[in-house]
Amino acid sequence: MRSTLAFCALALTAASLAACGGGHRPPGPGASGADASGVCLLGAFSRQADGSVTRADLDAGIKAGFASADTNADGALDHGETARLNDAKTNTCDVTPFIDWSGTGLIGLDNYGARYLTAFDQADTNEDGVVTVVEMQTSVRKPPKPHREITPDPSV
Ligand SMILES: [Ca+2]
Ligand SMILES: [Ca+2]
Repeated sequence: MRSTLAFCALALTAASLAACGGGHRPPGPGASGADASGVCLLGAFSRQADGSVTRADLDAGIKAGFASADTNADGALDHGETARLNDAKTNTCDVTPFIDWSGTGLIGLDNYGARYLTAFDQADTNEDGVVTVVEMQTSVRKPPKPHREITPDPSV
């Protein structure tokens, strides 16, 4: 009984830590450099039993993450929303802040999703539209592909 309670407490703690980590899993043991960034940026988007990430998983996750950060639902992240998003990255594996590269004071969905789309394209070495765990762990930087748009959501 005591060991069951201890296990449950440990499981709840692990689940809480995962939920508080901004949706990003820490890199696995021995992960470093490029492989750490692949797992860090893409792993949390997986909806597959084997941990792989499909392009549909990624698009849905980007849209959900952006919608969650866009607290006033105006379709853009203002300075305050961006600051909260970046603060939430503290103590996660993804320490690269979101930056308003447009200089408009706002971050749109394309800018928000660009880092994830780039990581996906770089990791999908066989270009089959699915990034496996192995591809995430072995992804290396390669020249970026031409800009790709996020598939519009017909329900919006
Ligand atoms: Ca907003
Ligand atoms: Ca692949």
